[in-house]
Parts: sequence; C-alpha cells; structure tokens
Amino acid sequence: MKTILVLNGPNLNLLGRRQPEIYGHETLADVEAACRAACAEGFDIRQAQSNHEGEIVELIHGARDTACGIVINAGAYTHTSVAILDALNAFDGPVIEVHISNVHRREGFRHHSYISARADGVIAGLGIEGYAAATRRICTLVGA
Ligand code: CA2
Repeated sequence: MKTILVLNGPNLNLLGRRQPEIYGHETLADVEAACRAACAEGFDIRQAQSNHEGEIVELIHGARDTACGIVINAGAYTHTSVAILDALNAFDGPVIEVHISNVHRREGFRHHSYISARADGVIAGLGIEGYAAATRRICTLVGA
C-alpha cells in the first residue's frame, strides 16, 4: 500500500467551525474522507495537521521514508515559510499545493506562495474538492 500524506497547516483544525463563508462547512474529517475516496487502488491517506512550522517541517521529513506524495495546505505559512519550502525540496515524490479559497481573489499578501516553487501542481478555490483532485493527481503521477 502506498501512502499519501495530506498535510494541513495552522488554523485548519478550525475548518467547518469558523468562517464558513470563506472555508465552507466541511471539517478536516471530511477532507480525510474525500481524499480516501479519491485514492486509486493500492493507495491510502495519512492526514496530519499542525499549527507549528517546525512540526510541519518534521512531518515532511518523516514523509521521505513513509509517503509516495504530499498534498499540502500550509495555511498562512504558504506565504511566509522558506523552511517548509526547503523541507519539500528534500522530498522526492510529487507535491500538490491546495488552497480551499481562491487566494488570488483575496488580499495581496496571499498571492505569493513559497510552496509553489516546489509544487508539481497548485489548486485554489475549489473548496475541499481541491484535496480530492490533488489526491487523484498524485495517484496518477506515482502510478501503480
Ligand atoms: O484557502 C486556503 O486554504 C488557505 O491556505 C487558508 C489559510 C490562509 O492563510 C491562506 O491564505 C489560504 C488560513 C487557514 C485558516 O483556516 C481556518 C479555517 C476555518 C476557520 C478559521 C480558519
């Protein structure tokens, strides 16, 4: 079984409980279920969430030996974190960057992503469907 790491950054533990007009009503449990349903045969999901930059870096390091690809929504660290970019650059498999909201229709500071420099694909504004699409893409890229 190949494992895809679905990694969520700061404040995304609040998904479904605050600001539904921006982030919708679904929770992280719904994200996990949507990703699992999107997996091709022979793939499974491991979901993680952290509010701490260093812990996200360590989760990416751990994925080097345990995951075939990473779906990442780094939350606000998307726009600030060279450390997370560096960790992703040390990971060999495909990386798909996901944003629930359309960051390009929001404040200017959300328009730049450090992670996009490493990502094999970027999805924004599809709500939690973006995670499922990213999961499908990783299955395609990794193959059987
Ligand atoms: O649109 C996205 O997925 C974001 O990555 C979400 C981040 C934001 O900083 C990025 O610019 C775009 C914020 C995540 C906060 O998540 C919450 C979810 C529900 C309630 C409150 C915060």
